[in-house]
Amino acid sequence: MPEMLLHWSPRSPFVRKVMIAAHECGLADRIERVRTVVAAATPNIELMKENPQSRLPTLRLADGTVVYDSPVICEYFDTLHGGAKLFPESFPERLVALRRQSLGDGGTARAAERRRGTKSDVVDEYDEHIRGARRWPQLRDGRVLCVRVLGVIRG
Ligand SMILES: N[C@@H](CCC(=O)N[C@@H](CS)C(=O)NCC(=O)O)C(=O)O
Repeated sequence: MPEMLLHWSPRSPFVRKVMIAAHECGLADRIERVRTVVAAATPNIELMKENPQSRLPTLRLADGTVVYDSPVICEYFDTLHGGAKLFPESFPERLVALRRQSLGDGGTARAAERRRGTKSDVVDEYDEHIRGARRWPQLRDGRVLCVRVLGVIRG
């Protein structure tokens, strides 16, 4: 049994996010990736046995423990290495890292909606404000993360 098994898809930005974290933490070689198909309209019953949300990424550890939701997986990866932490233990550094992640995740979720063509009027309005607010310093970190994840998708 591999040390870790990741339900994976090349199309999932959240899978790409956790793979970036895995590389940053030096763990990529310890993860077996299994191509798993998910779609909001069609729950993956097999995957639901491990993750009732039928979502990617879902990580299974060698002892059968299942970890899901990309922030949880990234935090778990961060416990497995001795290098510089993605999520420092002390505040306010930890808060800043978690806030950056939240901003990046939010932007990634909106980008995914845009890709699926399920963008709502609310998202349209949001985009309009964001376009006018590109220079907001508090947006920079989240955008950097989002662009990085999406850049991998497009690359
Ligand atoms: N908050 C979750 C979002 C995961 C997510 O939305 N994954 C998409 C693929 S990118 C998915 O599994 N969609 C299938 C569905 O919503 O049923 C995370 O950060 O892992």
